[in-house]
Amino acid sequence: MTTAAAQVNAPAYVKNTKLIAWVAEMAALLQPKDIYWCDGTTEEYDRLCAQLVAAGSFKKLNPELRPNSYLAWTHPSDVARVEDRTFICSARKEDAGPTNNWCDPAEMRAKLQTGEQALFKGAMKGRTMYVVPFSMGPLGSDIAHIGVELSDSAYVAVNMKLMTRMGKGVIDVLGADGEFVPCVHTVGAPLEEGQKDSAWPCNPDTKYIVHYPETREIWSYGSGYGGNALLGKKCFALRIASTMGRDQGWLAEHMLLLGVTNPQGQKFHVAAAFPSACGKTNFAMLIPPQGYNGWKVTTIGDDIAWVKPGKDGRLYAINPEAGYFGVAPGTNTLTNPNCMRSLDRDVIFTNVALTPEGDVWWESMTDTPPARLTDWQGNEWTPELAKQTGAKAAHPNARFTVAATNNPALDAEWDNPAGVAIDAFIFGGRRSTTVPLVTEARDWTEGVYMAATMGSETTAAAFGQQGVVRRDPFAMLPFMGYNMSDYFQHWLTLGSKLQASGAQTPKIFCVNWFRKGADGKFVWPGYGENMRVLEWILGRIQGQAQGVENAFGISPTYEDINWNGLNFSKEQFQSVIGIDTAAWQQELKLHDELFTQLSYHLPAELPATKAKIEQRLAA
Ligand code: SAT
Ligand code: MN
Repeated sequence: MTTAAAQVNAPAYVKNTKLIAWVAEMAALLQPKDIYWCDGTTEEYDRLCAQLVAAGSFKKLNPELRPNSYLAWTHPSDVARVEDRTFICSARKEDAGPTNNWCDPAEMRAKLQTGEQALFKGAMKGRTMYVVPFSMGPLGSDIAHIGVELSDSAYVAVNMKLMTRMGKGVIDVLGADGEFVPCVHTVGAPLEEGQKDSAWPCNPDTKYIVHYPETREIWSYGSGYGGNALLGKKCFALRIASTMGRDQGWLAEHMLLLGVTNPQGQKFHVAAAFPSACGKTNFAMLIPPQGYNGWKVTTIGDDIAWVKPGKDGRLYAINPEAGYFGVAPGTNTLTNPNCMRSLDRDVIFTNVALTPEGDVWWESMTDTPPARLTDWQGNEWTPELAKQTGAKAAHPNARFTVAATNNPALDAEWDNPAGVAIDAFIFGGRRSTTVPLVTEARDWTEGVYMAATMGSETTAAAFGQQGVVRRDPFAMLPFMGYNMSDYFQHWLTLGSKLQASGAQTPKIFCVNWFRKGADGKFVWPGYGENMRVLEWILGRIQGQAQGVENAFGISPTYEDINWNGLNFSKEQFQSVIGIDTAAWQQELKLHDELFTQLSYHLPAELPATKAKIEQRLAA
């Protein structure tokens, strides 16, 4: 063993000198008490979980009710992504663009690494530094990329085991001189000699989620939660990967990936982008409703897709992740039976409630809540108390972490290094008004317009006000690693290139499951019934289903949808598919505002498409 390797406690199988040198350099900066290299074995997972139980960070759930599962409760300040603390530090401000927080890289490095008071200096004092090698995508796949996360959180290490291909196998692929994206994470809570640790260490006051797109580095400080801390996910697989995709001609998207097989045995693949906490996991695990005998939906991914043009001109996608970090509240045997079955065992729950029997509960998991619970903050909770105070048993952004292999509807191709060929892209926000149930774009440009101008009501997935409509282009607003207008251009250019090569690009659709009636209730039943929309989409791809042209694209009439097994009246359908001209004139003003904000490098095709929509609306 070299001295450098010995210094950082590297196992003999680690041959990558760059990795060893970087770990040594980071250890000097972060000053951890010791260094531990994760090998990704089950034995290691069990050991780290037991350690988290001993430290009071995890509760082991009753093995008879929920085998091999744990519950973590976070600090109340650390419950969601922190978008206003997330930075894209590109050399030029224009390259981060107006939708991102930008900071000059030198200034940020001074604040984090090099300055007198640099936050990362000594940030791991008193803690173990975990070295977590992970692959986003199947090990060794041409589409996959490797990262190494250094973290002082064992919670992060065990979550990364479920969410990614993690451990020694990755080090082997890395070899002596393979490339990796360096990711540095600290909870920002160094321990003094003899200081007692808290159950959820974090820094309640100071958080930084920082990306350097040019050097492809990630630095995260102060939070132990989800996307802030599991750096393979939003930070790497979306923000950094989108930049890699721009430079290399591919796409990193906030999309679920599903396979759908019809009774004739034909299989299609659909990629769908919805903002956080808008039902990607439910759609990816959909069970076709009554009347859909012989149809099957299978999951490839529930959150992120990496999409590359293949030699045949088609677009191929992989799910870079290997697990699900999904929203628990609202999940039940009616809304997502496959998900509930995935959660029978081997789960890490975060911020759900604990039952007296040692199982978990969250809002709407069952019709009748248990008589008594301990809520996610450790307080006594009863249905009566909840009625009086409105207290939630689970945090609205409570999550489960589970390996994809627990999913009974896992697609046979989910781990295929070559990916699956995409037949359709779907974009959808959460809109209680205005946006129709489903609209097909007449061409690629119209589809890019739909995606670019998408709006959605905000959810608990991010810290801040909820339920306000904001533009969320491509559901990527919080996850874009570069200038949004350049990203629109990247999509347009990719489409033209594919078409110029004679390839047929996937059709693009825009959906909205969330329109509400005058009574404030959702009109569309959603969940499994979304299969009806999916069937229409597949029919359009095959040139079989009919539709009518409107100002924005093509939508089905009542007769174009299969209603077998569902009572849904023509009037109800009208109220989810109808286009209200006044509301759309208002909506287009918001598109205008977006285009003004994004005027630098905004592709001319987008305002041109808007002008055409305006003409059609006025006609
Ligand atoms: O970013 S997280 O992984 O914490 C969850 C989300 O917002 O989708
Ligand atoms: Mn997401």
